[in-house]
Parts: sequence; structure tokens; C-alpha cells
Amino acid sequence: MRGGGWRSLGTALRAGALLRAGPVWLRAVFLHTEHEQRKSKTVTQADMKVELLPALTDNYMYLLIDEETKEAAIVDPVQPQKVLDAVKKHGVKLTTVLTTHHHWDHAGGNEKLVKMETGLRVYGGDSRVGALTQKVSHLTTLKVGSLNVKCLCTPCHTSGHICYYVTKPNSSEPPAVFTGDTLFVAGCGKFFEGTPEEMYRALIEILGSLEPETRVYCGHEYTINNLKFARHVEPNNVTIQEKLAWAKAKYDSGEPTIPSTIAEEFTYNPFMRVREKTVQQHAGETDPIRTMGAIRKEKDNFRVPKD
Ligand SMILES: N[C@@H](CCC(=O)N[C@@H](CS)C(=O)NCC(=O)O)C(=O)O
Ligand SMILES: [Zn+2]
Ligand SMILES: [Zn+2]
Repeated sequence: MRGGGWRSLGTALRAGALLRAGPVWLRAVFLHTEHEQRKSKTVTQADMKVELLPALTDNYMYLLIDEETKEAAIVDPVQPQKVLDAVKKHGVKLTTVLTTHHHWDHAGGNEKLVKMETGLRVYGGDSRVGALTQKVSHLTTLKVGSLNVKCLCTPCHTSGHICYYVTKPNSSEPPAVFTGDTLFVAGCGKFFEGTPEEMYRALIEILGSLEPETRVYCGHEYTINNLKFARHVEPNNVTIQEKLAWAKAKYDSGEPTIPSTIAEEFTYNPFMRVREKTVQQHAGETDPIRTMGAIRKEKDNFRVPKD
């Protein structure tokens, strides 16, 4: 949560200056407690723009902009005022809310947002999603301006979890997928309402079949902790070690480690690698679904090392 004592030292601006001047360890310490230092980031393509909006301690909201019509959607708007500030900054028309799942850190801003901005369509796959206007199912399609959005049902973290796959017709640019708490960079969500079979279907069969270059925009900044677990599962996987060093450098400068791609996830995410012998051997299993169950259980109890 927010560091009250730290705040009383001065403005966020001064804190920012101190952090930039201070040694790396000092920056790292305060970035752990002072999430207002987390930077936003815009990924711009000719057809679509995605603005990453850090929220709460380690959540992300995403503003998705159709460059052709300047229509926009927001994914998981837990902090509505921040959303409306970003909408204003980009001069776009917000029409759509895409909710990945009903947990408060994702859907908890819906009711407030629809009061602040009338006429929004609120999509989700679960009746527990606040202010829901359109309940979607597997392969439901919708539009945000000229962009096509395909809903992918990925039950397991919650039974009504939806990932949103976004493409632009006739574009050569990579698609985007908003994965909520199903797929994280180098990890996956806890199995609160589902089984290893369901997560296997979600990660390998559904998300794993998307175009390899698809940009992955996930619900949390968990990359470092996930990669430390990945390293524990596959100590000889050099790609994991390199990605971890990269993620630590990003984190120390307050920058997001998002997006990754589907192709990249297959190289370092242990939950996407349950068909690999190395991961199966670590789990003491020979079946990918049993491996999925075993490594999820292990991660639930994993004590993250300091480095
Ligand atoms: N261990 C989490 C604690 C929070 C948590 O349980 N998060 C949920 C999503 S809101 C989850 O599914 N985490 C996946 C995981 O811990 O591997 C962290 O890294 O901070
Ligand atoms: Zn969740
Ligand atoms: Zn979450």
C-alpha cells in the first residue's frame, strides 16, 4: 500500500528526483513501496495503440485505441479517474469496458466508471462482474471502432474468466491479447475456480494457438517473481536467466515488463512449457496436465528468493 511516511517527506515530484539521483538499491527499495513511481507506457502501432496504466500496487489497466476512428476501450478499469485522465490526454471516445474477471482488483471500478461516463458498454463473461451490460461467451466477437475483438473463455482462475484477442482486418501488424489473471509474463493465475485441465486448455490450446507474434498484455506486474520460479523449475534455461536480468533492470527504472509475445512465453513460462521434458522431470510427472497441476501447487507455496 501507499507509504504515508514517505509521502510526508515531500511531493511525488521531489521523491522522483531523489530516486533518480539515488543509488540503484535505494530506487529498488522505494519502488517496492511507492507504486506511484510505476511508469505508464504507450505501445503505438499504425492501427492500434495500447496505453498501459499502472493501477493499485501491481495491476495494469489498458486503454486500447483504434487509430482509425479514435474510439477506445478500457480493460479492467479499477481506478476510473486514472482512466478518464488518459482518455482526455489521448483525445479519444471511450465506448467500451472489457472486463477479464470479477475479482475486485479488475472489476472493482466498473460501477464508479459507468456513473462518471454514461453510455458505456460493459463486457464480461461472469454475472459477478459489476455494471455488466453484455455477457459474452467463447468466440463472441465485438468491435471497438474498426478493431475486431474476439472473446476467449479461459476458465480456471475464475469460472467466468475472459481473454480479449484484438485484430485489425487486413493489417500486417501483430494482434494483441488481454489476458487478465489467466496468463502472466512467465506465469499464470492461481486455480481458484478451476482445474489443471482447464488451465492447460486455456494456455496451450487457446492462447497458445494465437499468432506467435501476438502481444500479451496481462493483469499484473508479476514478471520478476514468476521468472524466479521459472528459474527454480528450469535452472539450465538460459532464456529465463536473460529475461530475469532484463526484467530487474526494467523494474529498477520503474518501467513495465509488458507486453511479451505468445512465442516468447513458450520459451520461458513454465506453465506454457508443461510439454517439455525438463519441466515434466522437475514435477516428477510424464503427463502435461499432471505437470500443470504439480507446478501450480508448487508455486502456491514457493518462497521467492531475494535475487
Ligand atoms: N503471490 C502473488 C500474490 C497475489 C495473488 O495471489 N495474485 C493472484 C491474482 S490477483 C494470482 O493469481 N497470482 C498468481 C501467482 O501468485 O502465481 C504476488 O506475486 O504478489
Ligand atoms: Zn484475479
Ligand atoms: Zn488480479
